Amino acid sequence: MSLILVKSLRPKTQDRRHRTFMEGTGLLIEQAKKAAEVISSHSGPIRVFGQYDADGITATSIFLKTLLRECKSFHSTILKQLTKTHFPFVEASKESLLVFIDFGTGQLNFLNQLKDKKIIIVDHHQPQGQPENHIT
Ligand SMILES: [Mn+2]
Repeated sequence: MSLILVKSLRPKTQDRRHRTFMEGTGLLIEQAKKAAEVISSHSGPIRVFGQYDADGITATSIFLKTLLRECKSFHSTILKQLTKTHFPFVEASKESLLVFIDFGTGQLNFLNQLKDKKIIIVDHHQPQGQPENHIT
């Protein structure tokens, strides 16, 4: 699908956009590989939080299916949003690896404080702040 989009652009724009697209894709693959390594090297159960909307539920389903395929045990919760109200609930998670799908980049201030956890954020929203080292 991406190749069709690139072909439809004018030559000058095409080259610039193509390079940017490829750089972005390379970075995405790099980050996905890092996340995959964290998950495959993790032996305990994984806690997954996903957003209650079309892309959140879809992405969470795909993610959980992948965990099933990899024989990983998990506990999944769909939340309407990840707000201050949910922070104590998230903080009380017994699992040492937490995954946030379709939210999390807007709550980095909170997630940065959970230093005893490994955290993976899979989110397409603009990050609010900088993730610390325990966050992939
Ligand atoms: Mn969403």
